[in-house]
Order: sequence, then C-alpha cells, then structure tokens
Amino acid sequence: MKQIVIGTAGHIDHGKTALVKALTGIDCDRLKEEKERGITIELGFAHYRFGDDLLAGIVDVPGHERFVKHMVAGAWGIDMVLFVVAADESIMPQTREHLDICELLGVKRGIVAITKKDLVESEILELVQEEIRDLVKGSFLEGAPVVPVSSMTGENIDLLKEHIKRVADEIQERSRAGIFRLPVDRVFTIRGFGTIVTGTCISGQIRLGDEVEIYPTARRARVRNIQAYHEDADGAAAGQRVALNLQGVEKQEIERGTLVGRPESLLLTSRIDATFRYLKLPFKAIRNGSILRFHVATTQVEARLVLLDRKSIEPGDEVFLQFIFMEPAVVLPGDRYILRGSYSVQTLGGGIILDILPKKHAIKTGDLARTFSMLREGSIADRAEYHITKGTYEGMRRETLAVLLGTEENAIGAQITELARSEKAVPIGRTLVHSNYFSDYKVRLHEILREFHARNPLKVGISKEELRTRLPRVEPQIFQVALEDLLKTDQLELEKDKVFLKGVARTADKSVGQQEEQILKKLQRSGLTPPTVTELSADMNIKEGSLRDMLGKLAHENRIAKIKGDMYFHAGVIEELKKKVVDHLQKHKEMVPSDFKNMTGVSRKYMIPLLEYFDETRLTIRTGDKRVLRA
Ligand SMILES: Nc1nc2c(ncn2[C@@H]2O[C@H](COP(=O)(O)OP(=O)(O)OP(=O)(O)O)[C@@H](O)[C@H]2O)c(=O)[nH]1
Ligand SMILES: [Mg+2]
Repeated sequence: MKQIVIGTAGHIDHGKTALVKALTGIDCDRLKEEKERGITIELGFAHYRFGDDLLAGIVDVPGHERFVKHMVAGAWGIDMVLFVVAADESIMPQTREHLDICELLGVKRGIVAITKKDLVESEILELVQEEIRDLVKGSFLEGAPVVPVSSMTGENIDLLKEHIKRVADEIQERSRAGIFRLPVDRVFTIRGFGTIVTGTCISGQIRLGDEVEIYPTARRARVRNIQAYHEDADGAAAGQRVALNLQGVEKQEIERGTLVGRPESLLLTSRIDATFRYLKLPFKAIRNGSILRFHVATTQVEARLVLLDRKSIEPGDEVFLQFIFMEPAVVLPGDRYILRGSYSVQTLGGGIILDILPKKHAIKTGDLARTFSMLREGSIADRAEYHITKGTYEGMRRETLAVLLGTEENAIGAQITELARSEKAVPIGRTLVHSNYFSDYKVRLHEILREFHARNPLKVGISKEELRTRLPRVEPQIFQVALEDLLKTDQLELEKDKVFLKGVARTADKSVGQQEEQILKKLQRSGLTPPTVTELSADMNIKEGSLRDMLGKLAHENRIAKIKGDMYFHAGVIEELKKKVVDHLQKHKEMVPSDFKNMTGVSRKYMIPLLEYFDETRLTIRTGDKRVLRA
C-alpha cells in the first residue's frame, strides 16, 4: 500500500483542524489548553485509508503566528499540503507565510480547500477563489485543485477526498534507501512501555530490534516496538508517520528537535554552505554577520550568516552563503531550511543545504558560483571528488564521505571504485586521498630528503619519525604508503630506520667514508698532541658542525676516543698510552703527574684531561695527587 504524508497549512481559525476531523474523524486538538482556547498549539496527527491502495498520514499544524516554528516542523517532510483558506476571511497573513514556507521547503503538490463554505454567499466565494488564484500564481500551487468545503455540513468533503486521492496518485513514494532519519516531534511515556517518540520518517528505514542513536546527544537505544498509524509493525520507512518505543533511554533524554538515526550514520555540524532566497517582502536588507533563527526538520538553532560575495542581502535576492550554528546541528546536504528573524517573528526566506562540512571560502572568488552549482546539481562523482579535495593531505574517510553526499556508505562503492580507477583519488585503508594531494605529499617528502642531504651531507639519512613530523599531518598509514610508493619506484632507500634518497645518499656515504679515514690518519699522526676540532676543521676544510657529527660517529664506533670537550685522540694512541700507564703502575704501584709527564712528554694541556680520562674509564683511582691501579 502506498503511503504518503499530508500536512495542513493556513491562517489561524481557518478550519484546518475541523477539516482534518471531517476527513478522518480524528480530532487533532487534544491538549486541554487547545480545547479551552479553541486553537491548535502543538502538531496534531491523523491518518486516512483510501481503500486498499493509499494510506495518508496527516499532520495538522497550528495557524497562530506565534507557533510558526511548529508549523515548519510539521511541514518539513510532507509530500503534499492541504492548504486551507476560510471563505469568510479569505487570505490572511499566515496564509501567505505558510505558502512561502511550503514553497521554500520544496513541497511540490497540494490542494486548496476553501473552508466555511456554509458561511458565505456564492459571490463572496467566487471573490475568494479569485484571490486565491492570484496568491498561488507562480507557486507550486498554481493550477492545483481549489475545493470549497464545509466541515460543518460535510458539503464537498467526499469531493475533496477524491481530489486528494488523485493528487496522491501522482506522488512518487519516497525511496527507502538512504540514511534513516526520524526527526522527533513528540516524546512521551506510556506506563509499562517506557519512552515513545513520534515523527515523520523522512528517509531510509528501520526495523524492530535495531539499535538507534539519538542525535545530537549520542545516546544509544534499541527499538522495542514500532507503530505506524496505531498499528504494530515490524519496520517503518520513509513517508510514514511513525511511533518508536525505545528501550534504554529516558524521556528526559530526548526532546522535540532531536533526531533518531542509526549509530554513527550522521554528523554534527556547526558550519554549512547553503543557498538562500530572501522572500520578496517589504523587509530591511540582511547584513553579513546577522544572527537569525535557522529551522530544519523539527529543530531550530541560532545561526550567524556569513555572506561570501556581498555585504548584505536585499529582499528578492537569491545567494550562496555560509551559516555558522551557535550549537551543532544534525543535517544532510539537500535538506531544506527556513530562516526566521531572531526577535521579530517573521519568515525571511530559506534554501537548500549544500555542504555540511564546508571549507572557509575565499571571499569574492569567481569559482564560488561554479562550486555551489556543482554542489547543487553535480554528479555524485564530482561532488565526491570535491569533498575528498577538502580533506587535503589527510583525505576523507569513506563513511564521512557518504554522509557528505547524503547517503550510506554502501551506496557509493561504485563511485569510489571509479574515482580510484580514474586516478582521481587514492584509497588508503578506509580513507580516500585526492591524488593531487597524495602526489604533492610525495613530492614534499622527496624535497625534505633532498634538503636534508644538502644540509647534512655527512649524515646517512633521516629517521622515519623525523621525516613524518616534517610533512603535513596525516594518518601513519598514508605516510607509510607514500614511503612505500617511493621505495617501490626506486627513489628512496630505507636502512633500518633511516630514509635516504637513492643517488645522493651513496655519494654522501662515499665522501663521508673518505673524510673519516683522513681524520683517523691525522689523529694517528698527531699522536698525543692532537689538533682541536677548530684546527682540524680548518685543516680539512670541513664545516665544524659536520666534523663534530663525524667525530661523534667515530667515537661511537670506538675508533677514536673523546677525552674531553673538543679533545679527540686516535684509539690506537690511547691504547698504547694505556699500556705504558699499566706497566708503570705494576712496577711502581703509584704514579704522580710528573711520572706521567716524564713517561709521555705531554704538556699540561693534555696531561690533566688524559689522567682524568683514565680515572673516568676506571683504569686508575686517584688518591690525593697519586694514581693507583683500580683492582
Ligand atoms: N461554519 C463553519 N465553521 C467552521 C468550519 N470549519 C471550522 N469551523 C469553525 O472555525 C473555528 C476554527 O476551526 P479550527 O479547525 O480549530 O481552526 P484551525 O485552522 O485549526 O485553527 P488553528 O489550528 O488554531 O490555526 C472552529 O470554531 C470551527 O468549528 C466550517 O466549515 N464551517
Ligand atoms: Mg487547528
């Protein structure tokens, strides 16, 4: 059976609730306050079966100007509007406002019901019909059936039903594919059952026992029972009014405006790109930076306008812009929204959300319009490429990409394969990196190495970790794949933990080896009166820094000995000296500095450091000015 959702609309007291009752027998005004005041405050819900082939859920909205936000919540996600104008009052402010809202929300079909037919003469009725025709000209209701009825006498109610059926037949049932979303419009508890939420399922489907997440609070719950139009069901899908009995969550933890979805299937966002149409009304210009009320589904949030190509928007303008939300909201691209004044209760306009994770756009770029048009009308592949590009070097995870495209991950598998095949994106694990960024990353990696070798001709290479931290931040896996790519194409070499450029590294290695040999020779020749690092540097024409690197390495390899600070001796020289000292101490048991001087002939400059070196290396022990052998 086909299922659709119909919403009422129209000025206060024009007979919306009475009409729903005449059509369905259901009274939507149930609150005590509604009964007392004779007006609708909260959304009301009814349904009607048209034989065996159509089931219509009906959302009855309030007409009072103070409750327009409820009207927006109710009208969001409807397939068709029952647009009500009372014959005795004709067009009134909320008649226009509700029409604007339906238009902005993208409602495509509807029927105009002129209620209270019994209260007016036929000439008046004709006048009202005329006025309505003028009003709806150019809107989605132009050419829609206009049916005068009386909910009091029941006149033409059957005729209206026929029209509803006919229009409903032309409506395409909503697809069950896509992300399951149920914006909550009511929460209550039933003794023995726990928490129940109701809403219009706007996309996807849900089954009994499924786990759900309450957005934006991230609470988890399980679907214990599903009712659609007061009948138990195994599942529910887009286009239905649904009541979910949730297990594991308290009533206080959910409120109108929250959203029931599948765990981790949606994103919270604080900034969006969108189109905006400012209604052609006698209002002031809206300035950049204004904070206004942003209504989407059953939720509303304060939002700051960021104009991208102008300083203000005049009534009648249609622009691309950004909104910054004061609190995060859960929306999807393609969602329609309504913008209302923050203090004065006026509907200013609305538009379509295009990007829920936008970048900060450069002001006045010529590409802006093209980018936004692509986001609005482009192919999935083009939009996917755009979103992946936004991820720069870090790329974009598949599941995030799916949400940015307003769909589920399994629905974009083919597009991802195609992007990879055409080499526009590189899949790495669960992430997609745009190939421009991935290539650039590898170029940068290469450049860092080149620079490193130029600056440190004597070092073999750079450690993997240091290389990674010098590159733009990415997941370790992306770095690893980039490295492997360059290794595979023979541009790099990896030795233990050290990465180095292939050609450069070898020559560096060779010259380093030669220079090391020279150092060793010089130190050996100078015996117990070695040159200082500065002297050696000048002598060999090697920068001091590089020379220190090499000396450090040679000392580490025990080919030279670092005696103190800048004083290095050849290892063989020290070894011989050591033998002499041991010899002396074995014969004489002790040694004073003058013994050492007589034995070696070194000056004081070298003597003290050498004696201390032998103490430090635990060959000797010092007592007063004497040294003895360590046991
Ligand atoms: N004579 C007559 N009275 C009607 C008709 N339809 C509604 N009324 C009366 O008009 C008043 C308002 O009707 P409602 O159905 O509550 O109006 P509403 O549009 O739902 O009002 P809000 O929800 O507050 O915007 C009630 O007293 C109804 O009895 C009609 O066809 N003929
Ligand atoms: Mg009402």
